[in-house]
Amino acid sequence: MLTVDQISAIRRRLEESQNPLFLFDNDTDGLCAFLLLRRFIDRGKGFPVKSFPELKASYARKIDELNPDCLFILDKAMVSPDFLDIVRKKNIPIVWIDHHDVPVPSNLEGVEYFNPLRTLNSKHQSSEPTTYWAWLVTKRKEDMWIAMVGCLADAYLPEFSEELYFQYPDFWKQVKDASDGRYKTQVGKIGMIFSFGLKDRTTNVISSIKFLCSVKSPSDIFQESAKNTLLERFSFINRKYQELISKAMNSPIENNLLYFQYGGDMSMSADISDELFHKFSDKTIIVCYITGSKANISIRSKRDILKPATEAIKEIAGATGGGHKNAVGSSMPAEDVLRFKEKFKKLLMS
Ligand SMILES: [Mn+2]
Repeated sequence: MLTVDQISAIRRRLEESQNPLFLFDNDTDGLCAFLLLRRFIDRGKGFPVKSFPELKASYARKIDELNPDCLFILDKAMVSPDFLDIVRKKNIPIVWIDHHDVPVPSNLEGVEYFNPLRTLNSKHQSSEPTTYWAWLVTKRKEDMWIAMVGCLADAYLPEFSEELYFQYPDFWKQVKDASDGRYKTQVGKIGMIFSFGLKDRTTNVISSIKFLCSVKSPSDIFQESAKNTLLERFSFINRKYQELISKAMNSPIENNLLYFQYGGDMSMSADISDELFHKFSDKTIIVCYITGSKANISIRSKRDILKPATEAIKEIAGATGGGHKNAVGSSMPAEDVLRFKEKFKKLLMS
């Protein structure tokens, strides 16, 4: 848990800043955390970070370009030390909020680092999504649906589910867990629309972000307009996505492990593995996207997969990744995927 004092400290930074810059992880949790903070103060610019796993030093361009008076890093587990150095040299305060299960980054001088898994009181360690903490910082009732979208995307059902139902009975209902919320409600569908919206050309992503900064309610998301191009993008990607899901459903399952591999022009491994895990919740899911000589892998399971995955990643040269107890992402050379899979399987079984 983040403490009440930590949440107030983040809020103070936000309120004090006249020109904040938000760099957020390129997924629904990252996007929603940004939207909540941005909508709370109605100023500042935000961009998804496309480099993985690390926020690369090339993002220093944004600092030069925009001259922010505060930098917020959201939902990124790793940040390039060079990047932090550049920001520090300009005396820009850095607020870094994350919930990945990683060691505390070294050299946090000049950085306020918030991670519910890395609080001093080890009894209260938890891993609620970045969106959840942004929600506690801001708590704008009219943004509760955005908070729900971000939390569901990272498999967390927050305590305001019932309240949200009273606010938007057409878009939300009482659900038994985050997975049902995500795949059986309209608010959950918005998460998919956001996720697919982020998989677009930069100019389109930026105009969608602008639209989302001013959107009034969940119904606006389902209303096609000149400003809202998200629906069009959604139906375009969803066609490919549904095809992949039906293929993936027929994947072989061995030792409780479902493995699905695909190619094409777009990585959707996180989305595919989440949905497969929803359908086969007692299985460990490995989804692998191959493009040229590289592979992106997403793993989901009820079991603790972070340890075996991290171990297996360590043994493959050029592999990176990490994540959470039940959700791990990695990228590695394509030629090593099968070796990784075997190592991971062995470690998981042992
Ligand atoms: Mn997250």
